Amino acid sequence: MQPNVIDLRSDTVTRPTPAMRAAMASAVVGDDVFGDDPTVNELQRVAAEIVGKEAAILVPSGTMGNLAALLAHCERGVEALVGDESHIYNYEAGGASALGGVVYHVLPTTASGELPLAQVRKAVRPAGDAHAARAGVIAIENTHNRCGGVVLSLDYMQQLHALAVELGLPVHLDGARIFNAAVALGVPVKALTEHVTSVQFCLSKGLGAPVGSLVAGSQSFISKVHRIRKMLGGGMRQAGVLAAAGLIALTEMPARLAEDHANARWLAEQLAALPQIDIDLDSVQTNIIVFGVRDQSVEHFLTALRERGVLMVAFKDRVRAVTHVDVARAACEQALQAVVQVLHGDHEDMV
Ligand code: TLP
Repeated sequence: MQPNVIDLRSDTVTRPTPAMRAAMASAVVGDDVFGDDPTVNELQRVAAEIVGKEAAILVPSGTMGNLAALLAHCERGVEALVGDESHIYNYEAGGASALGGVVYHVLPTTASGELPLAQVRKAVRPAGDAHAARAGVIAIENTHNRCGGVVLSLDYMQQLHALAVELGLPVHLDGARIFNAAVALGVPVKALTEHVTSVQFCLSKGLGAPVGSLVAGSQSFISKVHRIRKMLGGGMRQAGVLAAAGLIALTEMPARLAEDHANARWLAEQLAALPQIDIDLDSVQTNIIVFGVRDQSVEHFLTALRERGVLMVAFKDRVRAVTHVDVARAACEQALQAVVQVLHGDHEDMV
């Protein structure tokens, strides 16, 4: 890829910072399958503390984290209540169903990323009915990717928590971008994760680490996840090399996420001023911008943008742009200029 490309496809494209690379080079490591890697152990300790849970475990990806958590919550034939717009349901290859016999019970997702409480209540079938699959977990997502990076409110998290307690069900949070949610709400991450039983969050998105996610929960839950991680092939050996970058991601990077949110807001407002762009500014709450393009196909728009060195992705027949640590305000300004040129048809001159 050209070095000066402005890559807004996802915050997964971030490269490790110089501090991360230095920490990786000098990381003290051991064999993590034996539990011997001090840097992994430290990362897991710090992660559990930040999210206010007894224990945490490093896994290679957010997808594996969600999968291991669902398998730990649900036996075969047991239902996971998931949103129709959730990442788990749309982008994780049906893993919990394919590999663990978990039944996805799909509920509608509101534009604000919520599973309506009345629908959750209705989805739980009467205990003792031999015809019905039993519910095993309620899965939510914060921030909500397919809803455009929107943040679930504290109020909603509290209400869902109360309902889950009443129904006797655990709540799993796909918190791939939970730090973005906490920054947007101006609360510590713990204030959100205290309302869920388990959480998966990613180091490799806005926090900028190259690889890794953590699953956190009670000690006994994490022991189950540990065994399932091994079964899934996710036990890594000298993973301290990755954990060293992860520790910097966890401790130093959350503070700068507000900058990504401000850049996304700025770019979204500029886009909203263009008559060819269809955007709901209320949905731009964190680092994700989703918009429609009038008068030309998304495919044509993205190809023309790419010719100008700006990358975005197609997203539900719209376009998604995600801000992150490797895209400063100046790069957002250049991206906007490229969009304006493409909308005016100037791209024909480009080679
Ligand atoms: N999301 C990716 C793509 O898979 C869509 C992206 O570019 O946004 N939960 C949520 C909410 C996510 O957004 C993602 C990745 C994951 C889980 C999976 O994480 P990884 O990629 O580490 O498996």
